[in-house]
Amino acid sequence: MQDLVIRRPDDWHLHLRDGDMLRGVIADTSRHFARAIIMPNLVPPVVTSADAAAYRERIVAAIPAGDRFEPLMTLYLTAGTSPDDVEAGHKSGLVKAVKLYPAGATTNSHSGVRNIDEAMPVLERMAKIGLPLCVHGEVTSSDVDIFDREAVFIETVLDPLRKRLPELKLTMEHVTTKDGVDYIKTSKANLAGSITTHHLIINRNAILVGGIKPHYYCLPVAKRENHRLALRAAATSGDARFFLGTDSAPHVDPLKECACGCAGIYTSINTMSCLAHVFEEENALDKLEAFASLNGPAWYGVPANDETITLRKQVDAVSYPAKIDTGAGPVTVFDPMFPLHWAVV
Ligand code: OTD
Ligand code: ZN
Ligand code: ZN
Repeated sequence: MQDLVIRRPDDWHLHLRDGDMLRGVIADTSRHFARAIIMPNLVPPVVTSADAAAYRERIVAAIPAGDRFEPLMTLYLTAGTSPDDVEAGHKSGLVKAVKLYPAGATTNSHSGVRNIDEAMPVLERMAKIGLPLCVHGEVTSSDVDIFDREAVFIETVLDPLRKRLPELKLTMEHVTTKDGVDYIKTSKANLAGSITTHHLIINRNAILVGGIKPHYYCLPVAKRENHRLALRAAATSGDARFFLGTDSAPHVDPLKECACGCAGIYTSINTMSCLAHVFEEENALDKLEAFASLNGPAWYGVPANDETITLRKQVDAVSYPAKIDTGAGPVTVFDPMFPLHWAVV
């Protein structure tokens, strides 16, 4: 038996959804995580501070009794977003980031930004008040191969934006490529990246070899093995610019297992076990706390959590359900394809 005690982690990119799904999934996060950045891609999206305040109340009402969990709210950037509303939401302490979805890039992103010019007044205000922009970093034009969309985004959108507005704090979310890792590493300031659990574990073979596996399909889509290895090196390096954002994104099974399945992988329930496994494989258990519990708070300007959690390596494999039942229907849990031996005790 081996114990690893770390500060209680936070999840810097999480989809909790709403209604029955929210009530069905939130315990899997609040059990282990103290805080999470909550994605605003509901239908309709969380656009205004008033939307975020109302959504926050629905989340708080769904937290299981006895769990201490703080949802950190974000606003979904649209062409109509008001700089004054963003600033007011931030000043009140409610809004912790604004989210840029290139229109069409991922689930419920059709209200997103089509041309960065239309968002400049909001982005300039955010730079002034120090509010971070969380970015889904993929271009969407049909002539760009889906495996190249992150690299092309960096070159054609992210880098020009950073040159135009160097004071804007940017989180490049769910980095999936070596290009993304390298770009973040060369930046001097105001850029950090979140990395998901599943992109540290699967490459694109998981989706496509031996039959099509919809539960490994997410966006950005998993890439080649060399990219996965670059993500692992970044996550386990201790570099303060990389931190955990699970991007746990539940969809009910009928919407994944069909002719046009939704993107998203549900990892909230076994993320900490998966991460301990990965960090142990990389001989970097001593860096897990930085990745999951320290680097994110430092970037978002909040203190690390005082509480701790204990991960224990046990002989028997950790048991977790293959699916969870939610009031909205069954949701398949991420299967890392190896037994997990690190349990949160
Ligand atoms: N990716 N699924 C979803 C969002 C993310 O790009 C993302 O952040 C979702 O279902 O909301 C997914 O695969
Ligand atoms: Zn995204
Ligand atoms: Zn996401």
